[in-house]
Amino acid sequence: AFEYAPAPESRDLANLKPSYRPFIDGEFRDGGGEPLKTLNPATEEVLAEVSTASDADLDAAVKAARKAFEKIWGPMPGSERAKYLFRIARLIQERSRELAVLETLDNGKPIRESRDSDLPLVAAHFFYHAGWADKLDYAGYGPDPKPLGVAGQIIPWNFPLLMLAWKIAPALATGNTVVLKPAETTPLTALVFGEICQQAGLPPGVVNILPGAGDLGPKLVEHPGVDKIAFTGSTEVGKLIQRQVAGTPKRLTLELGGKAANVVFDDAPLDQAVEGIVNGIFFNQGHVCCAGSRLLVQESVADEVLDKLRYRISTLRLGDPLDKNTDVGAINSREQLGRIRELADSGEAEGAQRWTSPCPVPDRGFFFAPTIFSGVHQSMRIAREEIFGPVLSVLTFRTPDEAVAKANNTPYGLSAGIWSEKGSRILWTANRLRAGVVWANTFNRFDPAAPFGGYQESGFGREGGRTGLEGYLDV
Ligand code: TXE
Repeated sequence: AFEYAPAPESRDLANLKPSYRPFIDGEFRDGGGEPLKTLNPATEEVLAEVSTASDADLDAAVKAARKAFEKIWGPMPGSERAKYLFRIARLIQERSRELAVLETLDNGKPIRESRDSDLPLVAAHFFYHAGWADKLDYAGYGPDPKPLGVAGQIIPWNFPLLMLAWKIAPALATGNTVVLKPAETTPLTALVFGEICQQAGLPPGVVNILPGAGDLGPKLVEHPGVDKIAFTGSTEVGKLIQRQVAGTPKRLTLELGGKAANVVFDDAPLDQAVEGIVNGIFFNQGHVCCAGSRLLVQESVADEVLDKLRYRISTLRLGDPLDKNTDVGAINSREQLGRIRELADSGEAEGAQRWTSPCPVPDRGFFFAPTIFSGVHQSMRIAREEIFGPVLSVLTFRTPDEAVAKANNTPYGLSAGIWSEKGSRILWTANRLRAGVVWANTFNRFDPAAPFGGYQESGFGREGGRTGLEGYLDV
């Protein structure tokens, strides 16, 4: 059972017809749930009809995962598990163009981002965790840490394949097996990942992928055959899940929303800071839990920064996500577009000044032009609530103490940015910010070796690095 199986014959990719069906026990099966249509958010056309998992499919997937855990994957030496993870990482690299295009079609993000950011990070995550699989005895947990069993994983639509990698790679490296539910609007790349598991010869049942609507999530959380739940999504649903697992021995990690402050001091390299502010809020249309959605700028440079920012944002190209020149793609769904519009309108109604990029907006598809609100007060909804779209709220401060107080004035605590030439000021500020990740003179930089996760209502537990493995081990 411990033998590293040779990969199946490499397939003729030109003839590959993706199978958008539940992936259970190593094979694609017709699901018993209501079929789900996934749209291309840039055109509003139907991309694919997806067969979804019923209650019986969920049972079958959990059963397959349990069997694989007990008979094969759990007892398998880490050095053998590592080989499969390395193989998966290489297959992702080989199929990265196909996956980048599919991700862009299903999600709406610019192809430049899926090609140059999402896919390389997905592969890096598998390579990194492959490296841990045979070194767990040396990870500082004491000898022979034990996997938890079957992990139920629920992921959002903003980085579909990357969130899958953040969940599956550490689970497999530590010897757990997986039942994963992708988000209802972006299930496609997760199902291609099922094919990659087949191509890699991964033993059946180690990874199971169940597309489904929102009601499948609570069923997975509730399932008695699941030992751990890992969730990334809204704070609201995170709280529901917390209640659901209360009173059970299930382990839980939650990666929820954010309202990150991007703090610009008057001694910052301003042109560099403007690039960082733009990247912080317009990367992935602002559908980023750690987005720099609150700009805190020191009063003495506020006008200069705002002028530079408006000029820079005017040069951003909004539109066809498959066009290599596009900077800002489509909003993932009509519902999300509605949420962004509603919150942006509330900003105007509460008295903030709205500025919208003059860029042309396509008349088909879900698009929202980059927007800045200045004159924002801390009590306004746009300063407090996660917008999860290309909308920046600008606040000002006079002293470092005031910057810290305003940055921390949020129920969240996922990330923050600091812009300053002074190392001492960066360290002073970073030590006072209540945020799981603090970037200095950069933003939205990710590395599989760096633990990622939040304080307060942004959740608990970390993903990535040695710390991330803890979420999947009994030590
Ligand atoms: O999230 P949901 P939605 C925030 C963001 C966004 C808002 C709403 O502010 O505007 O959430 O987005 C599954 N039990 N974030 O409605 O519902 C669902 O099927 C178990 C931040 O899309 O949380 C999907 O797979 N699972 C965030 C996943 O949860 C349930 C990323 C996320 O969807 C469930 C996404 C339930 N009761 C949204 N209900 C981040 N942290 O990055 C739904 N799901």
